[in-house]
Amino acid sequence: MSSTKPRVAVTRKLPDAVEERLSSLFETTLNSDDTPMGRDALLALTHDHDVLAATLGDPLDAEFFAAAGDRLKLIANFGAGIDHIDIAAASAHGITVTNTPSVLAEDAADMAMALILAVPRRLVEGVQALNDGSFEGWSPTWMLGRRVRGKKLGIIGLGRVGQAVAHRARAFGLSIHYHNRHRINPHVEEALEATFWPSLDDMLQQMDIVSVNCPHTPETYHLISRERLERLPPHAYIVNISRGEIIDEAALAEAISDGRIAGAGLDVFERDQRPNEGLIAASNVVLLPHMASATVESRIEMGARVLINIKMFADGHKPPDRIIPNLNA
Ligand code: 8YV
Repeated sequence: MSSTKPRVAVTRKLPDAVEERLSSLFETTLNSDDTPMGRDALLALTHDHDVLAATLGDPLDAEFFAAAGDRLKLIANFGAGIDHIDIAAASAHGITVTNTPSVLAEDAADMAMALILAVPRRLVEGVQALNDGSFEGWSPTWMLGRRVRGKKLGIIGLGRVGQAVAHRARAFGLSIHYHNRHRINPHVEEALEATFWPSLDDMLQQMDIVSVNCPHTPETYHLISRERLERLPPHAYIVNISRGEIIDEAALAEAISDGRIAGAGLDVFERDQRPNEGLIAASNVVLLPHMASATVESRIEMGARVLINIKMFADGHKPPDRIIPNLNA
């Protein structure tokens, strides 16, 4: 990168405080009206910018990197998920990629916990009944949900967010079970009194609530497949704040409509803006529009990580949140 200030293009509107700080440190091009950019607009930026501060809506695939201008050296992603970026292709073109892990984990875990409570306790159905006037007064047998305390929570992916979910869930009396690519540090496992399940299939069969907290990668695409959904007991609930692609959404909608599982709480979908119609229609499904990290605090701290990563890179150091390409992939 040149010794003058790096030129940074920000692909979406970020919080004012973040944009001000970026603009004071770098030659920054902002997207003030927040219009999502198509491939051509993104590519145009790569010819006169060193850094792209991108977000999850920007498809940065192999084709993009093949056509990108030589000046582009860093993708400083605003967000933890990097499934929209072809890391191997970026690396092959000498482009470093960073993300913003950790800073959003606690807020994301709050949202997972909110869904873990909202679905079995029928929170949204209750609100709906008041709003549409169908509530006729208290009754001993009306709107009964299921108790959360004492149930088994199976966390798929016990990383930063998964562990933050586990801490919250323990306070609500849930026991912690998990499936992960690798068994986690025994001290952490012990502190959470977490049971490791090497087989996801075996774990699913025994759980009351399942929380999806792993990243979306080629290996986790439809990890919760039709067959795996069938392993869940009929009283089970499933919650996903990670990425829609991890669950076979059409199969989930069928399982819900056939009463083969008890309900779902989803913050993410296979098509980001439009959940499966069957899920929208189901009363025992709570759907949120990808809000898990949507707090002022998270978004400002995500911006701070973007800034630190750019600054470190521009100063010739390894940025702290760089993604190491998987050379075996
Ligand atoms: C979510 C996100 O909160 O940072 C990302 O990539 O999508 C966040 O907005 C995240 O999915 C939480 O796991």
